[in-house]
Amino acid sequence: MSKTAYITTPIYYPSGNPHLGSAYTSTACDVWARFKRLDGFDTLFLTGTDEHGLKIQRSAEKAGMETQAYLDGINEKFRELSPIMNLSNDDFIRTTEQRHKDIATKMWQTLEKAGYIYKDKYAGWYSVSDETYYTEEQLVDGKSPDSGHPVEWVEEESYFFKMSAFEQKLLDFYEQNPNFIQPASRRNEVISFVKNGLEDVSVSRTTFNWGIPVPGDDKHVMYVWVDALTNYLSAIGWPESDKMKYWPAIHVVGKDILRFHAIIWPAMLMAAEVPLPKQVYAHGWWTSEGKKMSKSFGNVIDPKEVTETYGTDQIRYFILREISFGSDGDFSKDRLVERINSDLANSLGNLYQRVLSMVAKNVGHVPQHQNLTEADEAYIGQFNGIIGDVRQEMEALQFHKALERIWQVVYSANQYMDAQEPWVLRKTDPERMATVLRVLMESFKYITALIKPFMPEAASKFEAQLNWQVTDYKTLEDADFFSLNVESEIQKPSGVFMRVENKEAA
Ligand code: ME8
Repeated sequence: MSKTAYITTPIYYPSGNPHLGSAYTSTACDVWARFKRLDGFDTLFLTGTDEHGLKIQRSAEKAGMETQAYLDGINEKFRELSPIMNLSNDDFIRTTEQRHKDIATKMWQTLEKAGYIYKDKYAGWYSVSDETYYTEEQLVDGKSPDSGHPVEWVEEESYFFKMSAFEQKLLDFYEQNPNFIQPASRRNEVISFVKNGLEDVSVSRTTFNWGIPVPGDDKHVMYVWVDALTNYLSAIGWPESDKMKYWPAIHVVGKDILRFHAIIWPAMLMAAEVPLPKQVYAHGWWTSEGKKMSKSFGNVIDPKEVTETYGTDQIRYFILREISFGSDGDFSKDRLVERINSDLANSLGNLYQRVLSMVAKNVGHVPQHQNLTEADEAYIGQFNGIIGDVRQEMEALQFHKALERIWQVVYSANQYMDAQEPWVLRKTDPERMATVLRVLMESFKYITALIKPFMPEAASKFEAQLNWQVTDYKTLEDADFFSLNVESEIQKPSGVFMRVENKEAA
């Protein structure tokens, strides 16, 4: 049996175009999934769209379109995020698909059969923009405490889920599984929220119909979050299918939707007797040039536009390197340009370019190495344990730390090159030059393999330049020293990372 891994993005509301937030979560999940695959795991990476609820119904009405037709159109924009960000998602689920509706219905029936669903009357406030119920006390200035958007008074017959029955069970679970909610600061927030007491949740609506009908009572549609959360199971054919081998998943979500994933979803799963997710990781929010992203400021970052201008690998690198995963951060073009120029063009691209140009010009194939010096051994020693270190950071979704660790050896490679001066050795000691270039080329395999999940296109180009074919290695562990074939031809390389300018700066 091979080892399995499963990672999910939230399913996005297709009520506008995909923005930096969706690109961010999806890229983080993609890097993780690519790393796992390279590390020998049978991996499933899921994303999709959340297509029910009043918010979607109203967006379609506003566009003057029939709801399903509206969704089918806008859905394409979300699928396009995969080529734009180079995402390797294995599946894309839409909650209006039959496979999802069937399983959401089954989930409802399971909860009902287990005695956790009952009918009553709901009266309270509802924010359509957040698709969330609020009590009078929770409102801030009569508006949603989360988004500041208006709320509507709702009074109708409704089914309820017995959340209150899970208060202690959830607290026990968080205690026994300290890594379940990450980062730790968010975990504490959730715990205090639950300790304040959980009320039963209204899980159906009667005043609109854009949703999955409640089984046996089609006057009601399911509350959109109950429907949406189930997507993580419907994509793998719960309760019985080959794909159930991937469960439990890691859910990556934005901090604003952590409660749904860390409280409601685990309670539903406990009620349905399904094992709980491995982890729920909440990331922070991006501002743009120091301000909240908003159409009125004209500072909304469009993934398509920035990847076209600066390159997909460059944007993938920047968003995962710039801020620690879990914290908020600012997307600034100056910082982006600085990182591309210093980390990618200078430290990495230029290094490969200098070494491989010398090899192409002076040797023409992978150079033969001779006796290693202390300096060579010291440099090679820096790669000891690097795969394990990066693996550990990836396990903890600490993408910025994984990149920091990789860049430690990128900087060492530059120092080693500058200290050994192979361009001087070319005249004085060509055999020694060959050894230095060979040591560097061998070390590039580690660097190339480790950056591959982050920057797949650039890594493929580097592999080709090193004449190191993917068929030569199956896992990260194959990036070991002195395994390149000396017969392999090395051609004059072309630059992979170019310097850029801030096109918007005056
Ligand atoms: O919440 N920076 O969908 P959604 C970082 N359908 N992340 C951001 C962001 C920003 N500026 N703005 C938004 C939903 N996000 C539900 C999910 S899952 C069963 C259902 C993130 O399209 C936000 O935190 O409104 C969330 O994780 C994601 O974008 C999708 O938000």
